[in-house]
Amino acid sequence: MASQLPQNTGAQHSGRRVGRRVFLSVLGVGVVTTLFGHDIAQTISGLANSGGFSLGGFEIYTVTGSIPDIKPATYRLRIDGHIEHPLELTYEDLRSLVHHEVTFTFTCVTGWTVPNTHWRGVRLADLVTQVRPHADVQGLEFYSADGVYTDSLSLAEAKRADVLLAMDLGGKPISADHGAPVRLLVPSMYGYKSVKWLDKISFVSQQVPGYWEQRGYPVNATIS
Ligand SMILES: Nc1nc2c(c(=O)[nH]1)N[C@H]1C(S)=C(S)[C@@H](COP(=O)(O)O)O[C@H]1N2
Ligand SMILES: [Mo]
Repeated sequence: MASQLPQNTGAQHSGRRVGRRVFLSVLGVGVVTTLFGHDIAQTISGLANSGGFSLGGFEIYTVTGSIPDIKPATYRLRIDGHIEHPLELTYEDLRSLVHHEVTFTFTCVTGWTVPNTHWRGVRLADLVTQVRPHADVQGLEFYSADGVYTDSLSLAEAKRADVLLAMDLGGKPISADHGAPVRLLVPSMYGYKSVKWLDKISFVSQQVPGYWEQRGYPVNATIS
């Protein structure tokens, strides 16, 4: 599948240089420079050669090398864990909850940005209220239908008004490339928090580092 995706070698090279500078300024120079013998900042930008390509200013990333094809008719978002009211939402359930929008500059930690991206979706805070988290809940884990990618937020972060389960980008349903039918969207943080092809949210007593965070990126991905 990865071989069917267009290559993007030029962008990868400049992304690597910018990404390294951005990454080192986030953590402090010299704190972490290698992981498994690789420059960590090259890891995400390296995706441009292993299942990523450019689209409307975005680099399309997928750590599995393929783009899941999710049918709205069979799609379910499961919400479970330490909560009073577990939920299973269909595509139509989620559509009926789309009331919020946000416009912001989408920013990948490797250095690329897309200004003025306009999204619509379900406010995560509304779902948090609905499921009634138990008193011990400190974090939310987000799972992708690709079976591999995850990330997490603290409960306080998940309650912020601008955090959406995004269904539309630029006035149209988001494409499979961007995570259809639903992706997490955390405007105040680097793009790696915004899990694509979202199909499960678990409420947990301790926040667990996500896919890229287990590979060296900060759990608090707030853009300074
Ligand atoms: N499932 C999944 N979600 C993901 C990723 C990924 O590889 N797989 N990459 C993350 C990163 S690092 C970024 S910057 C954004 C990129 O979003 P885009 O592919 O829509 O441009 O998706 C994030 N969400
Ligand atoms: Mo990213």
